[in-house]
Amino acid sequence: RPIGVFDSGLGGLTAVKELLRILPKENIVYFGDTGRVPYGSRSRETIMKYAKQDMAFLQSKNVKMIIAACGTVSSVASGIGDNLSLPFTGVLKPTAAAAAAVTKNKRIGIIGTTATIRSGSYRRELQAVDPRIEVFEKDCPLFVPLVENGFINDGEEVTRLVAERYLAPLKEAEIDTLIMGCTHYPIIRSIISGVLGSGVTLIDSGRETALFCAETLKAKGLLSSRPEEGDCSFFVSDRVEGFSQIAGIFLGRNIKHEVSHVDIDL
Ligand code: DGN
Repeated sequence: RPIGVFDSGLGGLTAVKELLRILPKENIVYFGDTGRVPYGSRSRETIMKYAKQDMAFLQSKNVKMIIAACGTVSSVASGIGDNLSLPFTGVLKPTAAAAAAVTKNKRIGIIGTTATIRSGSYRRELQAVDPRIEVFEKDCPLFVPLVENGFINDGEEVTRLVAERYLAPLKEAEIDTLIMGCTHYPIIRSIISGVLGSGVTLIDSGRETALFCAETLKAKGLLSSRPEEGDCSFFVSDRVEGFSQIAGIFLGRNIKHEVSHVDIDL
């Protein structure tokens, strides 16, 4: 049975990229809700409704675990996985734990969508791990549309200018660790790190969550035991072409033939 991963669009691919690296024998079903992206500017009720539909779709694919690879869903719709009969994880706990383990000066920055930052979820999670941690937060609402529209290459001036503007207060706060609390952001990781400099360690919420998923499946004896490589299938709720192109660049392979359209809002 496959691992199910969902996000509002391309962001959850940061978890998929890591899953492909650490669990190459697993099948993966990915759902990107490109027809309804962004989630980050919507109300809790709407985000809950979308996330439930996303999860029902993955369950119809007979997945063995679900990853909500979306900072917004994990922050705003916490509790969404509570009554599932499958293992489930959002991005919050694995990411906060990784950041708390890395920081030396206990000054951690968090960037995410407006909904994520407004929820205070990462701040609470970090301070539960270690109350001495000082948290500096900034929402970066333009990053998701920049990524979804393919402004992702290193030399992308517009993305760098936006990043400089958003990240200036975090630079001033002398953080040594930055949580990329929205799974889209690692796609523009090198632009973000170019602005902050090499003294700041970037924590990739997609990657940390994939690592946590691998541990969970291992602990439950649910890892695939077959010898050959797994298959990936990608489903999106809007045009296949745009997604395939940008996703292909990010994953470093052509996935055109693995992407299908699906309408889940029935
Ligand atoms: N990848 C989503 C997140 O991690 O929050 C982006 C949400 C959105 O759609 N803006």
